[in-house]
Amino acid sequence: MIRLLHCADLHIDSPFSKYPPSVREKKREDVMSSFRAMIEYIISEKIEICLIAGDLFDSENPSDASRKEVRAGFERASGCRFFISPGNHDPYTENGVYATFNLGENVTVFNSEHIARVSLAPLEADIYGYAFTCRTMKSNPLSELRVANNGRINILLAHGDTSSAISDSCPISTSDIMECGADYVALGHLHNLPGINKINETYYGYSGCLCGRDFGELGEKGAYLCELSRENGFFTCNSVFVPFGVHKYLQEEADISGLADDESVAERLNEISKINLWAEDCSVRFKLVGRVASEYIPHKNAISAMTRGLRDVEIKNETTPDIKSCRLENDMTLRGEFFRMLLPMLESGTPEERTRAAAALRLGLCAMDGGNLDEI
Ligand SMILES: [Mn+2]
Repeated sequence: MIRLLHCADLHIDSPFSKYPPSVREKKREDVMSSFRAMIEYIISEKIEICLIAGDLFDSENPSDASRKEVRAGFERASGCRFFISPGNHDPYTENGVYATFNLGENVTVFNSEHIARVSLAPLEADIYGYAFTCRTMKSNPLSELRVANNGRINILLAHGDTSSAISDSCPISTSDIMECGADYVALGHLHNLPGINKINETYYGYSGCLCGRDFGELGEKGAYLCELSRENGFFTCNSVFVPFGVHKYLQEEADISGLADDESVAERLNEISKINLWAEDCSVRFKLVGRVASEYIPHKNAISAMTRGLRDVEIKNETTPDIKSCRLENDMTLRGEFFRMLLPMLESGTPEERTRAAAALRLGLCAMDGGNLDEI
């Protein structure tokens, strides 16, 4: 039996350049701390093999400090062998980190677009892998691999894209996976689709990224711990997800029906955070839903400023106006006229039209009141 850890898409040294310096530093620290947490886990759980399915670094030229810290991590976990298949962000290039910097004795980096094999004697396993050698790869080399049931455990480490046949990032289809004959295909590239699946006799899947970096990477992030074995010719795989992300980006709907001021809305959001035990290790995007009085326009910045305990709060207003209790229907000013114009769409539009009409009403009323449109 082999116990291995399958991770990918750590994106160490992401620049986070669109953020102010203090936020940038925190986010960079999140990414590195998650890597450290994984290394500590590998040491304490005595993991023998760690597969890194690409985009370990955010670029092929990470900073000196980051590459040294990564090497120090690998060295600390000296009982583990690390395998890296460079991805589209950190391709294996002549002047890149993988060709010019020694990441340690226990680290193997695949360095060609063609599949290579590393035999793990005395373990009964072979690890196959390849590398991106530039930022794009329009086809995949999986057809070069045809593993017959040779009594060994055959693992393929692959950075590629199963979501599109015309992807620039090594498009891989399920039939490519099925036909290559590997027992386990450790994929990297898609950050949000973790899950180990099975097709015919092949287990395959993405680990997702190791730590969420923004609201585009929601939920718990981490790696898969897999126990692979072949007994009497039969291969089995038991996998369990292990969270490593030290910071989480979450999204939650908050029904604020009936609430009519920013303080009450903030209080509702604080209750939700408390129930879920969310704290400083979470950033939450709250989607405000429900029916609110048309006269009440939630102010996003004011509400976030009153939330407690979380690192970052983002508010999206998807509420719809409570038309029945609306006094605007008989309002003879421009406000009333604007409301009556939107009313058919608010009442009987498709859900999408209703949401759009509600947003138009909020923006229009705010503008007519001389309010700041960035605030809502
Ligand atoms: Mn990638």
